[in-house]
Amino acid sequence: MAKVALITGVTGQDGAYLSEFLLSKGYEVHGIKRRASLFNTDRIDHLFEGHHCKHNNFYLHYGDMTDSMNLTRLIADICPDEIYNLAAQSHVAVSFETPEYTANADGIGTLRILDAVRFLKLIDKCRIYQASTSELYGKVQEIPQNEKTPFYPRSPYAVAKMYAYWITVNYREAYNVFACNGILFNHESPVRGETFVTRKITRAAAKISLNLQEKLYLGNLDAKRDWGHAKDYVKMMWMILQYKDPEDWVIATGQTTMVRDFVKLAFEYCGIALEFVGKGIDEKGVIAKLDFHKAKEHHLDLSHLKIGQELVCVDPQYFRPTEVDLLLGDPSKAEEKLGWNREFNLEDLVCDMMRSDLKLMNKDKYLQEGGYTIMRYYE
Ligand code: NAP
Ligand code: F7E
Repeated sequence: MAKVALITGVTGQDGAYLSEFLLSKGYEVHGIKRRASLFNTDRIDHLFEGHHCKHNNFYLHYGDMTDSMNLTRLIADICPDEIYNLAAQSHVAVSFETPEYTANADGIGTLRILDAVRFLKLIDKCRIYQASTSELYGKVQEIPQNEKTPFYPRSPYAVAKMYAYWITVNYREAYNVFACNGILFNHESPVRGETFVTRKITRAAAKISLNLQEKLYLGNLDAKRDWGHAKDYVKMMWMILQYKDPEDWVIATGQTTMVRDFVKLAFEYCGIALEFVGKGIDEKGVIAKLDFHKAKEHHLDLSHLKIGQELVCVDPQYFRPTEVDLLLGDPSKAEEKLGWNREFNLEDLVCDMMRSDLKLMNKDKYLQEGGYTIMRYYE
């Protein structure tokens, strides 16, 4: 009998990679998607064979983390062996604009899942993975951060996730639920949401190289993050639930990088060497060198660019009321007990994202040259 998994947040970055991973392991996978006025399944469409295919092992259900009855009914119907609770309003900056909704979906939403499993008497059958986050460390109390580092959340998102973290621990201790927190540090990919900083950068580097955009506006360039690849991280979600005991785990690379340096790496991929001049909100990323040979390797023509041209500027609208300055994870526990190792390092991640965004933007360029209107997204 195939194991049955239920994934909340199946249409998100991690939901998509995890679905692919679990399907490849022979699972029957059920995902909860939200009703939206436009199609919102781009990331998983390649996995879905349609309702009429007999061999389909992948099912989608409408639902929402703010709707207890819906979640309880779905869990009762599906009777999963494993639940991966990935659904969340996951944007830190947006959580300052929508704090109550974020608390409801990210904090109480987790309680709704845990309590449905208890109410339905599925505790002995069902294991639960909670998508916890390095944002819990916020104003960090030690460097690097491990499972024992005290939390100091710095946003409504992180505070909501703090509730989710502790209610997961509480249901484990009070009712013996096999419930685990994966404290995952930032992980990115070609399907990362377009408004997170890495994807915003790789999309802009691709568009600027193709003469589809003039400048990139960013907020805090000094922030440091421990960035890994989502493909590596979803495997760990599964490993965490296969471990003999329910525990909490830090998953990270153990390397931290400034936003500014991520920008340099992304542009370098296209043959554009940037140097940063000025300070604070007057800091600019300007072209120091153009490597036409490297650009040619990616079929790029950089003749529209000049040495000294300003490509990156700071826009204070992207600053946060309270910032998380530095995250650096210590994944020793997962390395020792789960055998955590990574296929992608930072350079591999940048290459994977740049390759994909250049392909995407080349399509736009082709459409534009053919006289068609291309999408313009603003944040
Ligand atoms: P993501 O791309 O933003 O995906 C979030 C998913 O949650 C989407 O499917 C979204 O649906 C869904 N969702 C949002 N609000 C919902 C609601 N009220 N009801 C039902 N579904 C809802 O996030 P991700 O990067 O895949 O991250 C997955 C989880 O890990 C999140 O909980 C995030 O907070 C956490 N996390 C992420 C990272 C990271 O670096 N990526 C690190 C640590 C923890 P739509 O597609 O309709 O918007
Ligand atoms: O910001 C700075 C920003 O939005 C990273 C989520 O997946 O990871 C993610 O949260 C850093 C911050 O991710 C811009 O101020 C500068 O310091 O890509 P981000 P995040 O806030 O770290 C954690 C682990 C999660 O759990 C979350 O769900 O980059 N930054 N300029 C910018 N950030 C954005 N978004 N846009 C900018 O223009």
